[in-house]
Amino acid sequence: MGAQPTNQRIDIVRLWDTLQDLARIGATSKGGVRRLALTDIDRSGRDRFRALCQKAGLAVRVDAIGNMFARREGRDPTRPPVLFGSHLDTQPSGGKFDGALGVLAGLEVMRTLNELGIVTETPLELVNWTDEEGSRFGYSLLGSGVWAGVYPLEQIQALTDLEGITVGAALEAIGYAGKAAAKAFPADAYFELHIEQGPILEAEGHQIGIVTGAQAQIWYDAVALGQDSHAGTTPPSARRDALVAAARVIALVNRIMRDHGEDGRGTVGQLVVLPNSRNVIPGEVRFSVEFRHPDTAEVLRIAESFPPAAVAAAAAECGVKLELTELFRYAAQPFDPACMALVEEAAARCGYSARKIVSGAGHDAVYVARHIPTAMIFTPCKDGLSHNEAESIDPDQAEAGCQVLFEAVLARANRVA
Ligand code: HGY
Ligand code: MN
Ligand code: MN
Repeated sequence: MGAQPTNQRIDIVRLWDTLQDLARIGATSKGGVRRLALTDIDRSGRDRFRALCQKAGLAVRVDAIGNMFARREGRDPTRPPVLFGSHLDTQPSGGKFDGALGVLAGLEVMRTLNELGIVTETPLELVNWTDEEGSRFGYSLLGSGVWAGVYPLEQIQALTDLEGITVGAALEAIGYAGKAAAKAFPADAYFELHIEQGPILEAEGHQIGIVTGAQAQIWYDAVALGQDSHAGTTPPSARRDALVAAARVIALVNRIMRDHGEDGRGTVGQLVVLPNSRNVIPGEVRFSVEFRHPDTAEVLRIAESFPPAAVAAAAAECGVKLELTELFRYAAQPFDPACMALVEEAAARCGYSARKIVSGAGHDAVYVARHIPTAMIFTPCKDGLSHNEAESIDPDQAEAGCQVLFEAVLARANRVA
């Protein structure tokens, strides 16, 4: 028999106000949010979050990579905490809810417990993971990756953005290079609420996604090296055009994706042309490449075949060298059945329609799941749109997600050890 139904309700008006309040930090003219990791705007969002946590009586600590943990004591301090949270950093032209929903719904869980005078058996810790997006420094799930021991702290601190600023310097500049060790500590479970960022739940009319896991990914940096030369005087036979070579590789990425049907994912999202002058044949082009697939074996097959094919595409006719650096890869990550069951039971108790779903996006939960039992809760988002300033959800969707998070966390934190 699952946990008893609770008639305790989170306060959606308070949650919605807090979401809108945070969205004003980094608000863009098109209704989105730009809170790039470790920028001054990210600092403002972090400061706001810390103040709200402290106002709710939570003890906030920061680790060496800037991950923030807001702790609420339980009845038994010897038991490991139940963790829940997500990320406050956003894409350069991101939305109000990617990441922020999971962090602020977690805060609402804490506030509701305070209001109801509930003390859970285990301690609880609400988490804001550093730089989940990877837009600025190239590694997504950066903070949770260091915490989980996937990336060495020193390697990550030395990463640079396009202006040459390191992660370490940026962390210091915003005052979030914390004292706590950036490594996994004993915890009972981790729950993450997130928007689906895809069309399935909305199309099928479901209020909750019980996330069974996340798909495999591989990310590369690519540099095409040719030769700057005059656009007017350099004949075709003498050109070493890095942009034409990059275009061939981009077409190859698209071909590989489409060869995998509707499960295929291949993207070049970032591209820098040098010297980026209209009458100079570009001698250098730097760009990102990523592939994803629900089946790890497919990503491994791409990891074998893509690099040589890309080098050949760049060399053919273009006489351009291609340097490809693999940044990271991870296999498809399943989530914990017992924690997933708590999500499923919570949705059923609340009367929300739910279905199981695989995450197309990566989430901090993917790396956290390597250390502790982990589950995710999805809510639909309008048209499945995300990583777009028009990203939106309705208050009732936020309420459903937050209520399920509340119930699942409570059930886990109060279970008999
Ligand atoms: O790229 C991702 O999957 C995540 O949204 N950062
Ligand atoms: Mn996210
Ligand atoms: Mn995202």
